[in-house]
Amino acid sequence: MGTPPRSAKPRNGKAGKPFLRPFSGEAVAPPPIWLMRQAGRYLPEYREVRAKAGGFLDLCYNPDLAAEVTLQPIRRFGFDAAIIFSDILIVPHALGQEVRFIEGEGPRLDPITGVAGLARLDASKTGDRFGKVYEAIAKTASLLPAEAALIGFCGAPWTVATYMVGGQGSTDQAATRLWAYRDPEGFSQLIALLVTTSIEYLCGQIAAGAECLQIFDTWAGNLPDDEFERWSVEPTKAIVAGIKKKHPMVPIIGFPKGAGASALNYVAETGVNGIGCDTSMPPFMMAEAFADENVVVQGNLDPLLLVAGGEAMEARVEEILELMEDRRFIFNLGHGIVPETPPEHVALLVKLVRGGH
Ligand code: 1CP
Repeated sequence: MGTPPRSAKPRNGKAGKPFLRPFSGEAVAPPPIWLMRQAGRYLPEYREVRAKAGGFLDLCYNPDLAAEVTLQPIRRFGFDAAIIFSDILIVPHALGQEVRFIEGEGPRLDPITGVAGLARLDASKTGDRFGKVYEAIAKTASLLPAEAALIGFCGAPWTVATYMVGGQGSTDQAATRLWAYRDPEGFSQLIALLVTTSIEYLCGQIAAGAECLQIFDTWAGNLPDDEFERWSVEPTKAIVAGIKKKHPMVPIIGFPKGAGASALNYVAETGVNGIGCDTSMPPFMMAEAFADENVVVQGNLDPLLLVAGGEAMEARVEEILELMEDRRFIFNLGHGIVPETPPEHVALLVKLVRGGH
């Protein structure tokens, strides 16, 4: 089934996990590959475990089952990294906000629409729920093939806040942007709470066995200039600094989706070690824009091209590989895998990236 795992044999004459080597300054050829949302509904073996677990949150808080679904795409495709199976909304849930996942509709939260709502959150009780994620990480780390790395993650404060305030996903995050415009001081209290909680959470993930972190700022793109600076860049910078104080060597990838040209500022100011590029960035720009920065570039195949497959996908993969040759690069999608993705297209993608046809 699929592509066999990459061998643990050193490549380019050097040892170490291929996924981590670009962060030590190396252009690894062929580039390491993993895919955002690589564990999920497009895999029949995931759907089976998911049905057994009960609700989505039950799966997230079950260390054995969460480790199992984290490992499934590694077994099937031999990716260079696993990302712990969890969700960005574990943070509001651990803070005491009500979070439900409704089948076919996505998450629903009890909205917090102003400063008064912050009283419903309690940062002293996050340990129980975070502890389950740490257990899942430790379990995964103990079972992961030696050549694969383990990625921990959280949502960036802005993106997590959009769900906490809006109560669900939305295309424009209007409720959250309005609170931030009308009462920036009040809103900054929520962001500050998310910064400190995220630092604690990510440090806990490292202690449990995460070797790299990704910060998902899925809704960064709807913030204009100054707001992008204040609500995406500044909090991310604070999280990166907080983690680096304790764990200076653990690489951190930022994914400010939709940031466009502002991604350059984001890299320069936050101090992230890797920058996730979304689908809107043309590959030539991905190759040029960060050439002078000390940063690993990650991206950016369109998840829908992975659904379509065929020559269009192959041509784009070739283009990305050519433009990123000799660069510190990690192959990924521009956003998460969608449930309609045929698993055999994923196997073909891994083969293409590793030089097979
Ligand atoms: O029933 C199911 O299986 C629900 C589908 C699902 C899955 C598989 C959800 C609900 N979350 C997840 C897992 C998940 N979420 C991972 C696991 C690790 C992996 O990548 O394999 C990760 C990293 C996330 C991160 C996440 N959750 C983000 C940031 C990344 C992104 O895709 O933009 C966001 C915005 C969420 C919120 C969320 N959780 C789930 C859904 C459907 C959503 C989006 C809701 C919306 O905006 O409407």
